[in-house]
Amino acid sequence: MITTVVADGKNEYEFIDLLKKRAQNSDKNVVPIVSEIIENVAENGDKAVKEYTVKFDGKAPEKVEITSDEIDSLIEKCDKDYLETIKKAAANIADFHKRQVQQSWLTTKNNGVMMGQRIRGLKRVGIYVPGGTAAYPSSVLMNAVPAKIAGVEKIIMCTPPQKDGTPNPNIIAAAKVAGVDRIFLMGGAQAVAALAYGTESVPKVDKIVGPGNIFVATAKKLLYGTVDIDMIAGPSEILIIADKSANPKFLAADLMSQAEHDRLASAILLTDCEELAKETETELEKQMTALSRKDIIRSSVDNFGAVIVCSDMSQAIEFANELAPEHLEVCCENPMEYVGKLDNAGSVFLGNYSPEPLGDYFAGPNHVLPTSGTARFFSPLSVDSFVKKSSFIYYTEDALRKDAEDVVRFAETEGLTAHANSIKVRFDMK
Ligand code: HSO
Ligand code: ZN
Repeated sequence: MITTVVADGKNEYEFIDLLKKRAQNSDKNVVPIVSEIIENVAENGDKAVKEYTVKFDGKAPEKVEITSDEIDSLIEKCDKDYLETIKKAAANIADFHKRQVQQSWLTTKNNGVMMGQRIRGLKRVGIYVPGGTAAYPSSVLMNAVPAKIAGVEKIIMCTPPQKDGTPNPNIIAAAKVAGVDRIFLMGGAQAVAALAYGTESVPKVDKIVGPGNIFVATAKKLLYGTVDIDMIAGPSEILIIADKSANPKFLAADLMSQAEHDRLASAILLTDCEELAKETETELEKQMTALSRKDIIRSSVDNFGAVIVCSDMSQAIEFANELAPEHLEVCCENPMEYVGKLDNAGSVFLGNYSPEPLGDYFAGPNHVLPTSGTARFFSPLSVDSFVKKSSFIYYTEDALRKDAEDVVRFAETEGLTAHANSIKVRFDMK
């Protein structure tokens, strides 16, 4: 059974601790294995990648890069309606993310000084797409569409072959719709290393994004600095704040939508209405039996699920801000009332007709979100994740003369006389 607790300022906070601990996705034993893979790929390039592919995936494909003809014939295999759905979702995601684009700017001051900031897309970005059951075409869209809008010149995707050695056609279709430029059939830490260092066939990238298993996550962590990375995703989370106006059927369904991702996923309901809490628990048991991933859901809700009855909605908001969940649904009569009070959440879903899966697939906001309480300081993946900025300064001679004394004073106080000198020589200062 899902745990029911009454919020008392202690119970629920102990639960937060339990949740934070579950998500420690590092394993000391994996680090030496991954370090060796990284070193080998850095030194031996394609040859090393091939050896690891044979070792971990069974056999290596003849050519690691998928040609555009192969891409087109793979897409032929996809369901036509599904292709249309991918296109509609991509359009919504593009529409949302276009609004995030920031302009380069230049400002002129009236004393002959100009300065500004240039924003440009990263040159090359690598998107890692895991194999197996967690190969989500929706995640390809969520990573590639903002990169494209940011002006990234080349988007390079790596994904491991399926058991039969071929790529997953739906992943390939999403990549094409989203504008991925090159696709390589390789996975694991070796693919991450290939993207970070470049090999004879894989171009070296500036940033690597996308989810993956512990080997992929560890490789990304170890290569941070050689390249930029996105945040390391923890298990999925949903927190629902509901008042008596909410529908227990909807609440149970939405909780389980995230619980089905992973045995470590967390689904929590917070409500000030005890009756709603009980009805949701009953609904949960009822609906669960019909769901294909009921075993995962059972284990996730039993270990990391909770129904918490709180004294009022402000207690619920306080808890939500403390937990900083990846997804937060507000199933309340006046959901808009809460928007300005919810400080820490990756993505907020307002009202009874904005269920979380709508955001996973279709509405437009990104589904790559901070987990494990990191929504306190991290933001969703966005166009910003794929740009970099440089600032620039222009002073006229007169403008510099006016500021010369101050700059020299600062430099000399820091004992940096060469700094001071670069100002002084321009004006024959002593
Ligand atoms: N909810 C997941 C993303 C996803 N859902 C992909 C379905 N497909 C992130 O927590
Ligand atoms: Zn999901």
